Amino acid sequence: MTTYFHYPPQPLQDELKKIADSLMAPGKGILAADESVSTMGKRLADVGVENSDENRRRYRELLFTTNSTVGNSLSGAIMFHESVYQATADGVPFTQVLASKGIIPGIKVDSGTVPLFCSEDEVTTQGLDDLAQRCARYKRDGCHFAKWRCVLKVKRNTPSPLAIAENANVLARYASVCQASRIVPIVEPEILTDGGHDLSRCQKVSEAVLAAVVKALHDHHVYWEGCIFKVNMVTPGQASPMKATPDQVAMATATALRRTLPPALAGVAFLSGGQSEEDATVHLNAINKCPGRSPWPLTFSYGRALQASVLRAWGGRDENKMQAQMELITRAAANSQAARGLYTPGAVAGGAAGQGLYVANHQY
Ligand code: 5MM
Repeated sequence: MTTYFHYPPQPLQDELKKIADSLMAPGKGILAADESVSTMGKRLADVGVENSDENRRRYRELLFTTNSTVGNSLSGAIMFHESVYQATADGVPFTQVLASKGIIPGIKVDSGTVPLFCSEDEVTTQGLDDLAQRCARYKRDGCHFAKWRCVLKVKRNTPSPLAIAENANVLARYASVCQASRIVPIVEPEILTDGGHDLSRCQKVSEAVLAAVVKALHDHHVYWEGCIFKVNMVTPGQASPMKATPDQVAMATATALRRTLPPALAGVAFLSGGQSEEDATVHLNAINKCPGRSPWPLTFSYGRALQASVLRAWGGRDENKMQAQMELITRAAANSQAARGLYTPGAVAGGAAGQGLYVANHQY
């Protein structure tokens, strides 16, 4: 078998590395504000707000117009398609609002999950067909990184070899198409926390999935220095009677990553996966203090764990906007400290800081 391939042109490598390094700047993380219309509807319903186009725009305006001090903690923000083409009430495009604070605009480019035929309720993620054209347009319109999430489920017989292989391959195709369009890919193989499995099973599944994703990215010639992984922390399943301490979560997570991810990778940004805001911060802090050597920045790319207190403080009312923005500033700052291993557990309160954000059997 002959093999022939080449590296991306040097200017492309340089551009991708510069974007990825900016996203992984010390003490900074990424706001995941890319909820699709239906997911945003559930978040808004929780605080009694109607899921209208205008209310989603108002809420995203609240997030993105937060005082520029938030740029000390956030390097990027992931948007859903509609937000890229929305603007503040004064007419300033959200992409410009973010860029003016030094926050890089990003875009979720997957179009959701579909069932894997004859599997045990397993899924793959779709959206490849017109991805190159969409990436070219998003790049032109100010987005410099992208995100694509795959979902894997832990049950007695899952994740199956098919689900692991298929999701690894689709993530690799996505990542290579993004890089060809000068967009840094965030590669997200999320292992859900549904189930009664213990910490060790989650670690083993995480290692198996990450190893497959890494192999697929190698096969697709993805440029590691211009790529970021977004992964779950290793925790027991939500229904497990065995709870884990932050140090146990940290060691299991760091071990799984160290066994599988190449040191050349630009960095790792964790998803919060239904943890409370405070748990997600405490766990990130413990991971960054974990004994042993992790060769990449380890930071946050939280959705629920950055927004729960914000949404609760806002409640759809303009008069609560400043208070809600203050919640974002303080929680992002707490995670900024955690990304450097400097957070003191309990130091930052929030309206929803201790509230679990897990949604059982969430349909992605
Ligand atoms: C913010 O939520 C993102 C979009 O979700 P849907 O596609 O379901 O609308 C989601 O991809 C999110 O970025 C990741 O799941 C991480 O978010 P959490 O809430 O786990 O930190």
